[in-house]
Amino acid sequence: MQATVFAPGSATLNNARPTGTARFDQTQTEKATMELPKAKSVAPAASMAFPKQSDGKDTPRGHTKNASTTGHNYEPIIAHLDMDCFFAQVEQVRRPELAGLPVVVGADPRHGHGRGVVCTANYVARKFGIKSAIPISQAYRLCPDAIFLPVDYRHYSAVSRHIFQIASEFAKTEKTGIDEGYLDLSGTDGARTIGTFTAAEQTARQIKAAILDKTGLTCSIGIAWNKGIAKMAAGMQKPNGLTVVKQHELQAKIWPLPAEALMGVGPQNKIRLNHANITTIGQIARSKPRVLAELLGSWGLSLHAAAWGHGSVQLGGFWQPKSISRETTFGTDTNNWVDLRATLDELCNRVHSDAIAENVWFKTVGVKIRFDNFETHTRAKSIKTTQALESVRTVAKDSIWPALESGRKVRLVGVRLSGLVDGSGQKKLGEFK
Ligand code: DCP
Ligand code: MG
Repeated sequence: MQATVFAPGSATLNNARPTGTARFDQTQTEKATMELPKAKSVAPAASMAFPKQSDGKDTPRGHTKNASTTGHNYEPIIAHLDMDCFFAQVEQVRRPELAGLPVVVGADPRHGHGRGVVCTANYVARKFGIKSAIPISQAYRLCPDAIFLPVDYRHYSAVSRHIFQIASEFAKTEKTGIDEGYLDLSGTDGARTIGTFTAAEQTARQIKAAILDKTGLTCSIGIAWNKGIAKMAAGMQKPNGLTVVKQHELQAKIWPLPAEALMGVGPQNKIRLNHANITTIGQIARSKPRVLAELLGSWGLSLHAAAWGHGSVQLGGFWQPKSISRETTFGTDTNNWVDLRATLDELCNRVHSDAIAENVWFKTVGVKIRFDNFETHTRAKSIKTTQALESVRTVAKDSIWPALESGRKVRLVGVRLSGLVDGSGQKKLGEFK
C-alpha cells in the first residue's frame, strides 16, 4: 500500500473544514493550536482530600489524617475522562474504511519531506513508534504506509462539546482540554446519593457506554479520591480503560510510577529529581520535604504532598482556551508578498473560524514570523473585544508588515487570538469592555 496523503473524495473530507487554495495545501504545512489554561496547582489548597494513612509515622509533616476538609459529609470521588487518540479516532468514525489501519493526524508528510509535526496517531500507528509532537517526516519514515490526515480542529471542537454534554448528564464536569476533563462522582446529600467507589464505577461505565453509543468514540476513565490521582488512573489502561485507585492502593499502584507521571513534574523537575536519584513517585514521597525544597523550591513541598495522595477535589468551571492560533510553514522559504499576503489572509480566516467554533470573542490579535535562519518575531495588538474577521485581517496585516519590509525570506507565519471571552449569553458588543 502506498502512503495515502489527504486522500480526496471521501465523505469524510467533505465534512472537513475548507482547506483554502490548492497551493496552500500542496506546499505548506499548517498547525492549529489551542493554549490551555495552566494546570491547576497540586499544592495543598482550601479544598483537599487526604488519603487514609496506614500508620501515623507515614503521615507527612503538616498534614492531618482527617478524611475530608470539603465541608461535605461524604468522601470525594473524582473521575478523569480522557478520549483515546482523540483526533485520529474522530477521523476513523467518519471514515470507517480506516478501521485497522495506522492513522496519523498532523502536518502533510509530503513523501517524507513535510515540515510540521504529528498531532496524534491511532494505536495501530503507535506500534510503529509514531506519537504526538514528533516531526511528520519522522512519522513518515517510521510508517510510510500510514494514512496521513490534516487537522480539522473545528470538527474536533464540535465533537468535544458533544462528549462533555453527554458526560454532564451524569455528573458535574470540568473540561480541562479538548479531549479531557474531570467528573465529580462523589455522593450527594440529595436524592441522587452515590457515594461509593462501586457506584462511581457503575456511573463511569454508563458514561463510557453513552459516549460510545452517541459518538462512536471510546475513552479511558480513572477514578480516585482526588483529581491528580484520577488523572494518573485514567492513563493506566489506555485505550478504552476504566481504572479505580482507592486510598489504600496509593503505595501499590501510584508509588511505583515514574516521578514524571506526577502532575507538576515537568521535564526540568524530572532532570533535577533524577540527578538526586529520585525516579519514582514513591521516592518523592519518601524523600525529606527539606531535600525536595532544596531541589525544587516550594514546589518540591507540593510534590511531596501530591505523592502522599493529597490533591484538589474541587471542580472548576468550564474549560475555555486561553488563546487560539494557527501557523503555516512554507514548503519553500519565500519573500513573495502576494504569497505571504494570501497565506496570512487564509490563517486569519481559519483562526477566526476556530474562534467562532469555540464561541469566543477576542481582544488581542498577534502575528508570528520566522525567517529562513529561524529568527522568530511576534507582535500583538489589543483592540476592542470583537468577533469580527475584518479586525483580525487588518491588525494582522498591519502588525506583520514592518517585519516583511526587509525582503528577507520567510519560513513560517502565524496568527494568534488571545484575550478570549466566552461568547455564550454575551451577544452584544457593548457588553464587553
Ligand atoms: N494534541 C496535539 N499535539 C500534541 C498533543 C496532543 O495536537 N502534542 C491533540 C491531538 C490529540 C488531542 O490533542 O488527539 C488529545 O491529546 P492527548 O494527549 O489526550 O492524546 P490522544 O487523545 O491523541 O491520545 P491518548 O489516547 O494517549 O489520550
Ligand atoms: Mg486523549
